[in-house]
Formats: sequence, structure tokens, C-alpha cells
Amino acid sequence: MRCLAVCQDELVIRMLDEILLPGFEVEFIVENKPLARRLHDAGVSVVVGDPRRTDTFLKADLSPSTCVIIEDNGRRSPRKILEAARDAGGTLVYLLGIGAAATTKRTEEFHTEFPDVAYLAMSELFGNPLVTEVSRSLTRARVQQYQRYLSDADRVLIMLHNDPDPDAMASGLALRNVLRRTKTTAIIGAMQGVTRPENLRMVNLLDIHVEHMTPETVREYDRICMVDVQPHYFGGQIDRVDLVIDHHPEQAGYTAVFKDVRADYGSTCTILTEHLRAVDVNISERTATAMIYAIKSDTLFFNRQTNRVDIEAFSYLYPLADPALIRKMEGAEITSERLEYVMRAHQGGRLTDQVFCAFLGTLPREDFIPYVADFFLQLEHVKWTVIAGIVNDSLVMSIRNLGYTRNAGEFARRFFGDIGSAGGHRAMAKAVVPMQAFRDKFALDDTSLISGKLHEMVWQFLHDASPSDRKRETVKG
Ligand SMILES: [Mn+2]
Repeated sequence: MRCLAVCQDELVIRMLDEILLPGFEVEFIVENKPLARRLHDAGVSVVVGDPRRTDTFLKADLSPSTCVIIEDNGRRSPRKILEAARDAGGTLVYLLGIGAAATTKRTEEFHTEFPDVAYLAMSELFGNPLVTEVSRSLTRARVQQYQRYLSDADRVLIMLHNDPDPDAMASGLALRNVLRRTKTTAIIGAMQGVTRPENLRMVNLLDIHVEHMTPETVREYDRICMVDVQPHYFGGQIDRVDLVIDHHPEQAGYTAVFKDVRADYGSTCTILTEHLRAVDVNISERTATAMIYAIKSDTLFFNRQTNRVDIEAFSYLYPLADPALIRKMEGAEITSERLEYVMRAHQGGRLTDQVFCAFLGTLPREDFIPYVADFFLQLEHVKWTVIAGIVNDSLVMSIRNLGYTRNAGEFARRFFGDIGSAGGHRAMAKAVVPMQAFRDKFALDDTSLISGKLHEMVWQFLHDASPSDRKRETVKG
């Protein structure tokens, strides 16, 4: 393809020549003769002419399939040049903004007169890679600092939250990688082990060992790191921490020698991908596989709280991972145990006005509840699910909706915030309430009435929106 560029700035010309030449046949229209000579001597294809005249373009053999790039340095209006290019039959015309010219304003300025002209700001074209590079070197400095700080320890402990999820475990592996340590010199630990079947499958398939820790055994370590969790989680059981890497909202009231907490990231593995890339550490297939699975599961495959950086980390790790193993781990979600509870919900639950509620009775583990809630949300005509069950004498509830209706977290807080822990996002929320408190508040002794009661609450919640909610909803459409 042919490309004709109207530029008067030598640096811009040399840069465009370098960038476009491998793929395009590039020629420059230059006004200044000495500049043209200098460029010609340097091997740049250049013609001298007045770009405000149509015949300059005609002489340069402008055809409708020639791409025309016109430099806009904000000093002199490029309008005359645009007209000349258009009159010569140019259709693929780009303005290249250089300098402080405001892009959107500039685009609008030319848009009515030249609707086909696309405006490209040089700062945007080259800015992103540069910003990425510079922030990578900031990350590099930070990572090198903690690498050095942790390098003299015999053994480092990488602490995860209870019942570690894929993001926690993969972050553990990734940090071990960053620290260039092995499983004997960097121990991954948690106070309570893995229970969910899909996470157990990950543990087995990737051969991850999570050491069982107690507050006493934690103290035996020279250096303590935390990934996907912050010290407050352990309620004072761990009093000293050297490094915290997490994507949950930053908690006040603790000090760590180093920390990297980025609440706008979809997973801790995304942060660790940046650490690994910044210091150029080789990522093994096993670690990459774990990290890909972690990013997928923490962002619900990019359906929740996804950031551009998560997608970037994903595309960086994907070629390094083993896709067959990931498929195997994902298949582990369906177990016959879980299907039992799906059936129980199907028999005992009720679907009314697009809301599905079910009470599952007493359960050995909590994870059946969110699983069933997610499962029934996939059904046609279902827009909300509220699934409850009793675990350790507490009523545990998972609330899900399709995300474009009222806030699930608000629902949980409104009805259960005063008697237990309740919260969540727009599309998913959770509440845990001691059974006694639930019975007292709602005067319900018969558990078979729970599902009906939940229905009533959702109905009430969806129908008596407060005026401020209503307003917000109309604005959002
Ligand atoms: Mn996470």
C-alpha cells in the first residue's frame, strides 16, 4: 500500500519513515528544499512542493487507495492542505496531531468539514507503550527491593487466606518464582486448607502443597509474605509481615515492610504477572497454568471487575500455559455431590416472577450454596437467585442476579446487615447470620418456611425501591 505523508518536521518524518517503511511504500511531501535534500541523502523518499496546491498531490500520484497522513502541529491550520488532498481525490486521510493540540476538540473542529478525516494524536499513538515501560521500571525497582530484602532468609513463608482459592495458590507459586526459590525454601501455607472440589482438583493436577499453619508455626519463619490477603484477616494472629501483595481494598492498621495493594485489579495474579515481567523471570508452564486459571476464576472469565491489565496479563500468560490442564480443572466444578443439592433446590425451591429461592437444609460445607445460586441463574426466566442453607448453625445465603437490576449487596445488607455479616457487589452477595438471630428477627421456627420468606424479601426489595433508588434506575435506564 502507498502512503503519502505531508510533514515539515524532520524528526516526525524520520520516525514515520522508520515505522511505516517495512509495510508501506512511503513518500513525503516537504516544503523546505534543504530539508528535502538532507532527507533524500539519508535515503528517505521525498518530493518538494506546496501541499496547499492540488497539483502537488496530483504530481505525487495520489490515488483513492493512497493513504494520506497530514501533520497537524497546531500552529498553522491544515485546512488548506486537507482541501487540496481532497480535491486531488484523496479519501484515506489522517491528521497526525503533534504538540499540545487537544484531540477531541481538534477532531470536532474538522469533522463537519471533512467527515472522513480521522484524527490521530501522536501522544496517544506512542504514549501507551512508553507509559507501560516507565511503570514497568517502577515495578522493577519495587520488586528488586523486596527480592533483595528477602534474599538472605533461610525460609520464607507465603501465607494464603483460609480455604485458599485458585488466585491465592497461583499467587503463591508466582511469588515463589519471583523470589527464585523452591518449595523447600519458600513454603506456601494457610491456617485452614483447601476444601472446594475444583480447588482440590487444582491442587492435585498442579501438585501444589499448602502447608497447614498455626500462629505458633508462623512465628518460626524468618520472613513472612501474604498474597491475596492482608494481615487484618488473621485477626491479630500474625503480628509481623514483610511483604503484602493483594487486590482487595487496602485495609488500614497494619504495617508491612513492602506492600503492593491494587484494589482495581481483578486478581492478585495480575499484579504478580507484572512483577514477573518487570524482573524478567522465567515463568514455568505450571505457574502460568495456575495463574491463567486464577485470573479466569477471580474475574468469572472477565465477567466481573475486569481491568485492562487483567486482559493484558491473561494474553501474556496464555501461550505459556497448558490449556488441556485448565479445561480439566474447570470440569471439576460439577461433582455428583453438588448435583445432589441442585436437585434438592429444584424440588424444594420456587420460581416466581423471575426470582428463584431455595433452602437447602443443613449442609456439610458452604460451597454448595454459591454453586447452586450460580447454577439456577443460568436458567431461562431466572433473573435473581437466593439460596440458603445452614452451616455450623449459621444461615448462609448466596444472592445472585444478572447484574442489570437492583444491587444484590444492598439486598443482603438491608435484611441481614443488622444480625450478621452481609455484603457484596451488584450481581453477587452473601450473608451469614447465626440461626438464632435469624429466628428471632423473622419469627420463623419452621425452617420449611425459609424459602417462602426469602421470596417475600426479594419481592419487597424489588418493589419498594426508595425514591433515590428509583431515580438512579431511571438515569441508568
Ligand atoms: Mn483474589
